[in-house]
Amino acid sequence: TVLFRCSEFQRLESEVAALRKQLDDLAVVVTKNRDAHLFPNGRSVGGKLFKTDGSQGSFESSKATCSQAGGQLASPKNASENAAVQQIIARHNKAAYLGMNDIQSEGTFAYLCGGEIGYTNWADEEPNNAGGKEDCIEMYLDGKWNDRSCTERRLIVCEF
Ligand code: 293
Ligand code: CA
Repeated sequence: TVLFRCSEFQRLESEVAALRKQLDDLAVVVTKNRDAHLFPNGRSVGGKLFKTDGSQGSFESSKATCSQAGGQLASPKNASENAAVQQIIARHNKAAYLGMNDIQSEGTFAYLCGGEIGYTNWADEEPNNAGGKEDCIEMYLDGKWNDRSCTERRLIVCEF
């Protein structure tokens, strides 16, 4: 058991109050910085941040760009995340590669970290593996997905 003298308790109480204030102030700064950095090329949804640098690249080069930035290629896992990516690409009027692909096992789309995809938003008739060589996924401006060759140039959108 630890016994505090009354004066010591009062000192700790005011220290906790000061720390709580610092934490509140810090939260305001963090939110402000996040909003500033997301304007106008990013979106925040459920703790995930999606952002483009406005440049384009093949699947491999887009993947490398995102990974060098400390993130990974956009990999929306639900309708809200998909809508966030869709808003970014609509603003830039350019389709984007997503991280998911079936490079390893034809017909089974997996996340970059492995594991079969759960959420999907395929366009009608997709995926069709046209020409037998569509292992990547592009998101159209309307948010729908199309399997596509990995060597086109698409808007680079990363998630963090
Ligand atoms: C075929 C049929 C089209 C479709 C296209 C894409 C290519 O050309 O209707 O839009 O494939 O799936 O990735
Ligand atoms: Ca296709």
